[in-house]
Amino acid sequence: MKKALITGITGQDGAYLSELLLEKGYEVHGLKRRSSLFNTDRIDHLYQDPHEENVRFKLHYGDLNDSTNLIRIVQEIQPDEIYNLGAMSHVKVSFDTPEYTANADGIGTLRILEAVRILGLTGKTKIYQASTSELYGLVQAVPQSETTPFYPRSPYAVAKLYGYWITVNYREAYNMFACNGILFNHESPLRGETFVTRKITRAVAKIALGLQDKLYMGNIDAKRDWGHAKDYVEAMWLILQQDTPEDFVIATGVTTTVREFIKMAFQEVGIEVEFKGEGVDEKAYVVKASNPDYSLPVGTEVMAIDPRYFRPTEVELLIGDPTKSKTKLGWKPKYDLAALVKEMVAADVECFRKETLLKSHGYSIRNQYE
Ligand code: NDP
Ligand code: GDR
Repeated sequence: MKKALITGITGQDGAYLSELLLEKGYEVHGLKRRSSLFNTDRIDHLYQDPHEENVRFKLHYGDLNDSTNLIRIVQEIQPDEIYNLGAMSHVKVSFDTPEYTANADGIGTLRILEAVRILGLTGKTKIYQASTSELYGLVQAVPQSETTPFYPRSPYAVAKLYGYWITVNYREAYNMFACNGILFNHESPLRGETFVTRKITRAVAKIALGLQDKLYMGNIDAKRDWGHAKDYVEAMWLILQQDTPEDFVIATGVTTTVREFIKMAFQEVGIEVEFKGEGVDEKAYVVKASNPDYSLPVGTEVMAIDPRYFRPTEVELLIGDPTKSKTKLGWKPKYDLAALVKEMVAADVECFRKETLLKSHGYSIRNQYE
């Protein structure tokens, strides 16, 4: 039975990857951070009582900022594959916590590579590094492929640049099976609540159900190549099953503005919106509400711009070229953007319907937008 260690197992990708590897018969180990509240919502359905026999899903307390802890865990598990997904992954927040981000996302990658090297596991343990399309940053060329130059535009992206190159360096210096997946944005109903797609689908659900008045956005002209996380974790696995270690771009090849995503999400609840105004004065208004379940009057302002969501330096355009992953890995996404938006909005409507029920029985509900 193959053993995998996943850092970032409590995150969006960690949850989908755990499901995939368990289905494939792996013993799955995950690094979990200590927190004052349970932080395992996304993987609770996979939890197995450690007192039972044949447990194939095991969590270990740890942190990417703690090398002795990582060395001990890798030594205990002797994993065949490590998926380094752990990171402070929010681009905007990385401007607020640049040093922490550099440590966890940059040096954290080095700590994983070093643990494998120090323990003499270079011939056994394969490593997947969660690299990102944010590395491309300021547009040099499109579509972006494995050979497009990098120009990172945030402390997050700069930290990930170190992670990218130290992975390449350890592969070349120590002959390690260490690979970068340069993944473009991927989303799902499990997406963190403050990334743009989930922020939008949550707000759309709440506005439709009368739980929120308006959605406040930053740069809605930004363009992203959005895919579904379920498709993308399959690519991670495929990258480690190749004969030789290489880096791969994983993307759909289609780019869409944030503005268009907002439109598509409102359409899912039968609300048509139109954008009027320019720059920070741009707003979205209801032009048609065809779903009798949601009674929003025509002319209601449902979105406005709040400059606090602008970033000091922005990545304006991402569009990936997945030719290499399609030909070499045989990878092909099953979801398109329309299916993704449908699934995300439906999940959030379902979630907030439950909250409406709680509210009607006098329980207070959490009101966080950011
Ligand atoms: P999430 O933000 O959903 O999950 C991040 C995970 O990292 C969480 O489990 C978090 O733990 C953990 N983590 C954060 N800091 C540390 C630390 N210091 N030590 C150990 N673990 C830590 O991210 P995603 O699942 O969306 O992304 C997975 C990886 O892929 C990340 O590295 C991200 O940067 C990268 N990536 C993501 C893309 C995307 O579109 N989703 C695209 C390209 C790359 P906790 O739950 O306790 O906070
Ligand atoms: P990104 O994702 O920065 O691409 O990083 P995010 O969803 O945060 O932003 C996408 C684009 O939307 C614009 N935007 C807003 N973003 C947020 N979060 N909130 C807003 O209100 C808002 N308004 C407009 C942003 O400016 C940006 O242009 C994600 C993360 O998962 C990274 O970890 C990963 O590496 C990359 O995707 C690929």
